Amino acid sequence: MKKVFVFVALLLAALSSAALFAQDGNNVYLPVAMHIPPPPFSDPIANGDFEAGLQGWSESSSNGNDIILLAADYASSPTPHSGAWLAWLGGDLNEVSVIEQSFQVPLTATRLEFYNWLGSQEPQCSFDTMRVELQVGSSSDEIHFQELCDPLDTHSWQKVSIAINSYAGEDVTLRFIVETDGSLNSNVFIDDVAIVDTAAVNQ
Ligand SMILES: [Ca+2]
Ligand SMILES: [Ca+2]
Repeated sequence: MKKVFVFVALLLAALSSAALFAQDGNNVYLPVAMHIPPPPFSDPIANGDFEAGLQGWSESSSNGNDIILLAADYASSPTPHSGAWLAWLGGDLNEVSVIEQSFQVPLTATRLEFYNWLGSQEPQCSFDTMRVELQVGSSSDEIHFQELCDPLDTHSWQKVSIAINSYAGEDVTLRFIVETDGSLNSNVFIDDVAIVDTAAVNQ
């Protein structure tokens, strides 16, 4: 009697175990895989709105001008897109203005976004230019090119959005460069630089 009881108990255990792992017709689910959500996306750019001044950025000007600045200190600056600070590249003759910062592009990053305001005295395009570069290791890719001339003046803040998903996971240096020639001034104001992911783009 004891042996029969043990046999029945084992049989019941086997049946319940089979039921646990085969609950949907012929499909067998093993309790192995766990869905672990990715960490929430975090913009790697420090001080993209420039409200902390130079923090996170380095700047250089061939004429020794300030680039990241408090707009209220300059009568001819537009109101920043956000807050009180912006970056003002160009604004002088024979000028090379550069701002840059280094970071790792998140795995789910899709686009670089920023706002710019273009203002130029050049009637002809191609003399003064803006370039945006991403440097990876020792090579730099030009990811955006903008001629600066009166016909292309924006007269307001315009959003620029550039695909950068091919740089996901890379350590990069982001660089904005404005070069002007010896006559007829050109200006590029930049504010609210950000790296965004798919969720932000779809909002
Ligand atoms: Ca700002
Ligand atoms: Ca010029």
